[in-house]
Amino acid sequence: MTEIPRTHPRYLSLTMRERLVEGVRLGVTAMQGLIAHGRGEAFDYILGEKTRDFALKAERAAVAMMLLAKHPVISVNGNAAVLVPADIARLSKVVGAKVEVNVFHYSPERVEKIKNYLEKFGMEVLTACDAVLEGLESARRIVDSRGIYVADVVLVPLEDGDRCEILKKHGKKVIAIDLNPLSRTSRMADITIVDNIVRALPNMVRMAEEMKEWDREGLEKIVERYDNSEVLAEAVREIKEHLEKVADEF
Ligand code: PTJ
Repeated sequence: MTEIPRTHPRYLSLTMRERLVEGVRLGVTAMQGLIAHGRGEAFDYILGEKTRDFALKAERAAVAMMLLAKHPVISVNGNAAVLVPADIARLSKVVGAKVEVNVFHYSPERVEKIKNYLEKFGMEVLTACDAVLEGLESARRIVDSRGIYVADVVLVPLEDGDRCEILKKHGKKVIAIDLNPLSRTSRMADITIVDNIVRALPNMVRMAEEMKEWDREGLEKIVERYDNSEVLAEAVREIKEHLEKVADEF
């Protein structure tokens, strides 16, 4: 890995890239994951690379939904695995969610590599690939009968729109993490967190640690009051306002 000096103004962004490149070298991250990350970076740039209020609102609702769920599952792909492995382990523990590897660019060897990588961070990982989500053509249809197949709530970071749609058709609530508020996934999900996964997951762990003590009524109120269309509209407006501010400064 290239050593990035801590003083570099884009230290965080560059270390994320290095982690993904290392992920590709290890066979954990798909090459296409680098392209997807570039798209995410561009959206993060125009969001000012910070967690905005609309994202905090979505993160709080997501945590409430996961704490209320009977079978919450965190679906992990090759990007999420290398960017936030320790936070995935923490979140799964606090909200009592299972962790399942589910990838678009599928091979049994790759799934095994992601599983082995995640297990080093102290979590149990489902990869049975013994059930199928009917109605989906891509490899993402192959799931674990103890995980996504029976889940009522699925957290899907960096998702593609098709699977989000199918998960919903199978009666599941979907929480997406996607820096692009315009994507099909963002529009399809029940809760869309428009934030970088490296900020969203630690925020969610912090919230979950506090909210796990709450009674169900308090959690239900948060989920009931949450409006995803409003949050997406806020995200687009904030991008516009942020860009206008930048334009005024030129
Ligand atoms: O590991 P696999 O085989 O499952 O493949 C994973 C990728 C990411 C390649 C696959 O799911 C894919 O092609 O995704 P898309 O359709 O490119 O969508 C990825 C979305 O994630 C895009 O809308 C990006 O803006 C967003 N994104 C990228 N990096 C981040 C992100 N969102 C949050 N945090 C990020 N760090």
